[in-house]
Amino acid sequence: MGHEPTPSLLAGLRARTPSGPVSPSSPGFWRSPVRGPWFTAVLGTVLLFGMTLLFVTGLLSYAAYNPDLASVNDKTPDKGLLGFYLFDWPTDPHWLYRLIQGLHVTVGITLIPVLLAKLWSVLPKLFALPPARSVGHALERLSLLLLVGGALFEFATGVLNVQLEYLFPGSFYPLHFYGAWVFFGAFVVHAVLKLPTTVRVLRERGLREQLRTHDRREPVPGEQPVLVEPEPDEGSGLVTPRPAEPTVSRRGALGLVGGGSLLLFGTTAGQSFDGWPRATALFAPHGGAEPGRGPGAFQVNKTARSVGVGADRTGEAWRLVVTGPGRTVRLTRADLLDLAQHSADLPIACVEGWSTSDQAWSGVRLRDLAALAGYAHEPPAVLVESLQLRGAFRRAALRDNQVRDARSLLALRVNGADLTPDHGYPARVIVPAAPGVLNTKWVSRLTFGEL
Ligand SMILES: Nc1nc2c(c(=O)[nH]1)N[C@H]1C(S)=C(S)[C@@H](COP(=O)(O)O)O[C@H]1N2
Ligand SMILES: [Mo]
Repeated sequence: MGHEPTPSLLAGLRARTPSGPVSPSSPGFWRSPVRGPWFTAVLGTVLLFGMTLLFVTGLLSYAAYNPDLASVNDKTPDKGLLGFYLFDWPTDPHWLYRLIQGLHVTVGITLIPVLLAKLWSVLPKLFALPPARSVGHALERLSLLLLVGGALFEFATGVLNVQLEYLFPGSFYPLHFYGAWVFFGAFVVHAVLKLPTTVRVLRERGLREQLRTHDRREPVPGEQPVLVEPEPDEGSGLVTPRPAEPTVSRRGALGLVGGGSLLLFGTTAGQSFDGWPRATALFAPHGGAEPGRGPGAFQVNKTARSVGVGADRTGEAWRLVVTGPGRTVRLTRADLLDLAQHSADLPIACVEGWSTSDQAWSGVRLRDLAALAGYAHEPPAVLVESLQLRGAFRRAALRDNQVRDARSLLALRVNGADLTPDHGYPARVIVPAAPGVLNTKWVSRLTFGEL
């Protein structure tokens, strides 16, 4: 069972500490009785699982771009060894990217209060003096710099990318990707170092015991109820020797963090669903009500107007150029509609975390277009180019396994109607399990074989 400091011990602690002004590097400067090894261990444990999930889903999300395939996909050309794990991104299950990226963004946003509370709980250590007691201690503090800096950097770049829609197109991927490795390296070191203490503290001090302070004591008439008692310090450096009058119980503090997380979860998760749940995604840029009515009424990333694709270039003058080695075919939209039409129910799933449910797309299979370019049997990879003249997403490369999948289409229609201009009229790519960014809109050219 845990050792609760007795009131007399508490009074003794208070009496022995000087009451003059103290600097942040003096332990007495930090006075919240909520801080302590148990409180930090609880938050640390949540982050251990949460951050690991963020790292894994993040690496998978990066693999989904097929970064090894072509430089148009890979915004991180010097990733070197860090790309060791990359694999051919599959096309099954068709909701794969929707799931992992929805998790990545939603869990990331949900963890913000936990991260902030964890940093608050160890704040006294940031100012502790001397800066280093030994080489080992110096290395540990350096790793903490990478840990805290890395965490803040990853959360800041992630949230900015989601909220400001590609604030740094092209540079977000390398920043977030390298940052993730720096952060996670320091995170693993930190977790290994702190695991024994964390496990011990959580075992020794029961959850109920730690949360119950204020209903364990009979209120003494005329005195403030005891909201929280400091934990035993045990050399952690986290427990204040000069506890201030508590303003919140430990249960209340954790409740505040959990409530903040719940609020963020509740106002984010809806962006991965259609109908009324999407309306609950108040802070998500693609949340809110469904955009209008009709067959094309599902989320739009960039409108045709915003990227300068006007009706003059998508009307009668439009041609799709399909190229293979020594062969080029030009097709009108009517030509494409004369080819065998296939359909596939597939979602759009954006790196920002929002996604749509399956939409009913129809058009020409990419592998049939590969056949027109001279690849009748083994369709190769393809470079897809858009009418759009500028912007990071006007080109994308797809793997051979993606071209071969019978559900990968150059879509001409969706939900029983022609594509709307904003969804990519006259033709757009749709591929199962791929990130939205590979579903190029306003396609003008397909180059099979050479990337
Ligand atoms: N030409 C072009 N295609 C594009 C984009 C773009 O900016 N330009 N954005 C991509 C991204 S990031 C996403 S998430 C999807 C969104 O498709 P939607 O607007 O039809 O929902 O389109 C993709 N195709
Ligand atoms: Mo996207």
